[in-house]
Order: sequence, then C-alpha cells, then structure tokens
Amino acid sequence: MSKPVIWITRTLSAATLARARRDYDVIWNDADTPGRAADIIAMSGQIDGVIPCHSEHFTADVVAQLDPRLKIIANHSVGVDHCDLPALRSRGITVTNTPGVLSDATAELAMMLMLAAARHGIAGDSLVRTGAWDAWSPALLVGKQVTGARLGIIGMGGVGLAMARKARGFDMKIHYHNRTRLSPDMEAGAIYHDDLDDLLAASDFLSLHCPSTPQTKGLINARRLDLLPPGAVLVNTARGSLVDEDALLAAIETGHLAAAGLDCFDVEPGGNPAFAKHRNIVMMPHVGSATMQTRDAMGAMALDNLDSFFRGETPANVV
Ligand code: 8YV
Repeated sequence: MSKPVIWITRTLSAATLARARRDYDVIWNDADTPGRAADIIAMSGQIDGVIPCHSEHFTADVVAQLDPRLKIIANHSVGVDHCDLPALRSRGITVTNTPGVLSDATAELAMMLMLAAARHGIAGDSLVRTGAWDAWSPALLVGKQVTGARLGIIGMGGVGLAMARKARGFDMKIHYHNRTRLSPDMEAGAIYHDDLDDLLAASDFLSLHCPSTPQTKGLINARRLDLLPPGAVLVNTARGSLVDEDALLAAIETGHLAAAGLDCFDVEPGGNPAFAKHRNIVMMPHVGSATMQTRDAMGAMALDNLDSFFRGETPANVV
C-alpha cells in the first residue's frame, strides 16, 4: 500500500525529518520559507496531511479553497491561532497541536527574559561589549530583585505551571488568573485571582501564558498596565496580540513599567522597531520552544498525531 503524502512546511529537527521520511512520502520545503496562502492552497491537492508551524496561516479564505484531499493539519505548535478552527471543522479537516512538550523550554525563556529585564541585561551587555565600561559605581545598573517578589501569571496551562515551578526556585510568590481555578494540588500555594484586574494589582512581575483568541486580543491594554504596581516588569512569551504595543511603549516611556521581556510581537517576523531604542525592553525572535530536546519532542508528537489519524484512530491532541 502506498504511504500517505505529507507536507513539512519548515525545517523541523533532523530526528523528525528522518522519522517522517521513514513512514510517509514527504514533501519538505527545504528552503524553510513560510508557506503563503497560495502555496497552501496549491499544495493541498497533492497531500493527505501537513505538519505546519505557526507561520502557515489557515484562514477562512484559505480553508475554503483547500482541496478535499487534505485531511489533517498536525501542527508543530501548541498555539493554533493561525488556524481558523470553525472553518476547518466545517470542512471536516482534523487539527492537532503539541501541548505539554514545550512548556519547560518556553518557561525557561520567560525566566531568561524576566531576569534580563529585571537586571538590565541588555544595557549591561552592551556596556561591556562596546568597551564603554570605564567606571564602576554602586549605583551602576541597579535593578529589581525577583526574590520575594510577586509573580502574576495569566494562564495556568502547561507553560504557566512550568513558569510557576521555576519561579518558586527563585523564591517568588506566585499569583495567577485562569479561566478556572486549579485544584489545591496543582496550585501548590499559588494565590488565585478570579478577577484579572485584582491579579494585576498584585503583580510585581507579570508573565503571559494564555492563548491568543478574539477574547484575549489586546488583553494587556493601557488601563490594565496602569493597574500594575509602579516599576512592574512585563514578560510575554505567548502571543504578540495579547498586548497593546502602543500602550506598552507609553508605559515604558513614563517609567510606570520598569522593563519588559518579549518573545512575541504583533508583527512577526520583524517585531516592533519602536521598542529598539529602549534597552529595558529585552527582545527575542519567537524562540520560546527552540531547544533541541523540545524541537524533537514537538516533531515526535506531531508525527504521533498523524500516525494515529492514518491508522484510523482519533489522534491524542485533537483541538
Ligand atoms: C513554536 C509556538 O516555535 O507552539 C507554539 O505555539 O509559538 C512556538 O513554540 C512554533 O509554533 C514552532 O512551530
């Protein structure tokens, strides 16, 4: 029997590509360029399944033009905001994601951004790197201590929980807001705020770990930034759409926010050029899950989902 044909849109890990080639007829975009709407539509007539990243956008318009041959979108991501799920459901196309396996890597990057933002990581690095470090003073680059500070987490799914675990190692006090309150076991002493505004008032540091949906677009706006204590630090490793970037810039410029650490932006790739002159905004190019171990695990999970589907079973991670 011939193998199902799958399209791998980007450069996944070597282990993922090897396993995919063993079990499927693979069309791999080795140029590693994002699949544009026209590519997705054209390719859909040649493939039974696809492993896309968040860089391939299955909008309602694209979905309406997909060839009926394409039966499964096995995402190499936990976020599915690049997929119009109602449109895909109405076409009977199965969609899966990769929850859990990227939680630690993403939380590690959030910790890195939080610490670098709190302790002037960019300003310090550039002072030494450029040879401009010509004096030392006890007043040099005095930052904000995380030990004993309150960390507010919005979204206590896999990544939020991993962030809480890591931050406890830094003796931070964990507060959180989530659609539903966790069991006492899972809370592990974290303080639940049913009302998001209450969480903000209790967050010396705020880290975002909720999905991007129409309801969470612009969640962190000027009013909500204002509710944070003066000198707070914002960290976003979730999605750029959660934050009103003009409001963030204003809060940095007035000094109400001491610093920010961002892995996600409204416009990707590219980011927000207006942030560049602020060395208290630490930026990374959407690489939260980019460790070798996690890339392998994400690829393996996407392939497990495809394997189940082509065996006629329901994949474990249908969204
Ligand atoms: C990935 C992500 O880098 O999983 C997600 O939702 O945003 C990132 O972890 C990306 O989607 C890789 O395919």
